[in-house]
Amino acid sequence: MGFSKDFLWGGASAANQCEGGIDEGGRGLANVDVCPAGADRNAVITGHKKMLRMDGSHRYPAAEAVDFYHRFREDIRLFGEMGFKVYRMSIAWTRIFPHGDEEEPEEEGLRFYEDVFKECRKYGIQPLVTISHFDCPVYLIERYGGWRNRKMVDFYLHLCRILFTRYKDYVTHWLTFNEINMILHAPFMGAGLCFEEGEDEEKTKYQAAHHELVASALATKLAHEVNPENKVGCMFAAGSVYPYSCRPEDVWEALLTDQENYFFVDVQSRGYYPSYAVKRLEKRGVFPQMQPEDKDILRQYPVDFISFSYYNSRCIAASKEQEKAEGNLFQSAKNPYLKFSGWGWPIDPLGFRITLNEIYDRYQKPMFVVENGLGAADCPDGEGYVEDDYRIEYLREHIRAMRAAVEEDGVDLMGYTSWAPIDLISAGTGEMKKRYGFVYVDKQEDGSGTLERIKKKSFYWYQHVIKTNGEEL
Ligand code: BGP
Repeated sequence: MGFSKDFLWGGASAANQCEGGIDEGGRGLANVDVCPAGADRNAVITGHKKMLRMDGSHRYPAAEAVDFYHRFREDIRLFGEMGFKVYRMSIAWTRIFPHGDEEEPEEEGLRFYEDVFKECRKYGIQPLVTISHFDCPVYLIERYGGWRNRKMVDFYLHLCRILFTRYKDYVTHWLTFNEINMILHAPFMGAGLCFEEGEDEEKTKYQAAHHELVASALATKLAHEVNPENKVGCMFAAGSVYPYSCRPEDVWEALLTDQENYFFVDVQSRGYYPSYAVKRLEKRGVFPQMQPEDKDILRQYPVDFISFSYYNSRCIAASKEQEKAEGNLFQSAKNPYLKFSGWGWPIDPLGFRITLNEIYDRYQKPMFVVENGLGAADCPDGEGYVEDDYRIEYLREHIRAMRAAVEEDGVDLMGYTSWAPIDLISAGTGEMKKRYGFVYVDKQEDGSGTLERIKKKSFYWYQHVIKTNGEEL
């Protein structure tokens, strides 16, 4: 009973949030590099402020991040010590292709990830690789307009071909795009989109989304051709949507929000645009332009498994006057029955079980939880030790709920990677002080610190969870 013997326990990170070293190894500039911390961040990540170069008046947290680029051996050793079976990580596209449209890849970049994979294998850790985690070369944005341009499909597939071939012996589990539905909420991060004055933003977002969906299907095809052992997953930001009340208007709004969210996975998993999307996008005049072959591509190459992040549930009211709660770049009404994190995100472990059930009911495919965790401001003692009982509590309740979903509800779950095994930069705010790790990194909000790694209390706790295969929490 409980989790299967080969359940994949581990942690998840993203290149731009942990690597740093942005001008080393021949790497080019990426959209995520030019997202500043502070007041302008939101306008930049939503595509409303075009800042495609770094300037002297902003701070750019991705530039150094937590220096995984130089310290990956130490970090992976710590993951090994916790007993990780899997490490979810992403590729910085511009390490492989600095501009994005070159023919020949950058050998130094390829070698860097090969070294990372070898290091993982040394500890029996299997890499789970996100091909694009909010990652797009700036050159492709300037030259082609990012994912609004169909040409991106070819550039992305060229990257995929290089990755699948070169890393055939190290990697068999791939995710095509991180949180693909985030394109609607943070389109610069999700698709390299900067909007022009007067542009129909929704139309552009759905066009870019269509290109990513086609690219994802073709990447799945390619992955299977290069290595029949390859398994490819989609990845979306999940979290059940609750109606604020049983008023039918609230229930209806919640359903619409759900459909907006599931749209991407409906296409990636079922292989066609769901009828609700066809009708609504056509009515709003934003149905994307398609090539004649697209329908077949989507239908023929659905994903092998469904992966998702879960941080919280959402609560939706028909009336816009309800008090708001924060969340993973989504806003929702404040649920009066829940507690909230220091950043105002709802905490809802039962919501996790509900979400797991909903997704499994909808798709009937193996699932992988690839992000879940608590962002908190840790206070280290004189030795740098953090007693993060609040994080343990959050994870314990969520893993308990996940176990119930497996044990009592029968959902098919391949693994769980918590966000994040080591402190890193926040995607939403660019802050360092919003920490998620089992390992503390001595790096402060103003960029100071030694970058030393120190195990937190949760490190030992998670180690025990893995050792007992989730039996002892
Ligand atoms: C998801 C992203 C991650 C990660 C996480 C936590 O949306 O896939 O990259 O950062 O959320 O969010 P934040 O960093 O804003 O706290």
